[in-house]
Amino acid sequence: VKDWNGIDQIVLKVPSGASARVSLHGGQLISWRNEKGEELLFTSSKAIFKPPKAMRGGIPICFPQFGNCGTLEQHGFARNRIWSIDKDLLPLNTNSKVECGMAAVNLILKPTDDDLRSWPHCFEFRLRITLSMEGHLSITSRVRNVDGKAFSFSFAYHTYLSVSDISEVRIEGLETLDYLDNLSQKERFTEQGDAITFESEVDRVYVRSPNVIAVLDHEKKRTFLIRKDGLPDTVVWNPWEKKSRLMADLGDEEYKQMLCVDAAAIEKPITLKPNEEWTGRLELSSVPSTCCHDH
Ligand code: TA6
Repeated sequence: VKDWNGIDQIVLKVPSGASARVSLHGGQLISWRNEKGEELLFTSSKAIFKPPKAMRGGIPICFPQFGNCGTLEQHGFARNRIWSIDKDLLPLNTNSKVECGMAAVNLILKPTDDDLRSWPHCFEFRLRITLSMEGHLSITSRVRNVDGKAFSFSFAYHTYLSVSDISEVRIEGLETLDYLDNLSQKERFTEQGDAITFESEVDRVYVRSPNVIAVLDHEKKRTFLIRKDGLPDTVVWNPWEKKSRLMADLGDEEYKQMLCVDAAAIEKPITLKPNEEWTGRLELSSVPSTCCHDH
């Protein structure tokens, strides 16, 4: 299918009715619907669908850097490039295939000459997105150093979860961890002992976080399970009201319906020697919340 800019999108569907939609622009997941057709990722109603800027929402990929340091654009260039379908991995006649009950697509990104001018390291970034029969999403990034010298990068799956009301959301799994607080010059703090809840702007990198994190949406009685591998850190971000008003591509009140919980590798960038390959894997599922914690 074509998107708003005539850029190819790939739609993954499974018989249960779950679906996912990937744009070749940025290799960005822009939709993930469960078997009831409910959208599980947040997309801003004021998203600007104009490359090279990434669309606000879904799961943009932050590579080769997370954040705003040095010469690269904020969160690196990968989310602002057109990716290709990795034909080496798929039969030529399809851009996605259903195998053992799941739908899958493989994309690939290599640096442009412009990219090499701003980040002089040759890499091959293979992205594999699969949707299981039950509607579970898995995203695997494999970055290979095809350069003559070692290089380092930071990375995040910048995941915008759709929530009903941010003040009714809690995160379990990050208790007692250290975090770097972006709102106070990345100063290091330690999280207290119970679940994280939200009543103001939050912009933190929890370091060395566990590989399973739960995001409980009280109102929708729904829990997102986030499983990650090769991604030791977890970014938690909600811009809240004041910052939202300053963002042209986010509705003033929409901070209430979104929460970024990004599986990431930030505190300790990943270093690859020539021909070495790194794998970062994210699995997302959404399950009914059996126990509804009272606050
Ligand atoms: O998620 C953490 C963060 O770095 C925030 O500080 C905020 O800038 C957010 O990413 C969004 O970045 P973007 O470039 O997508 O607007």
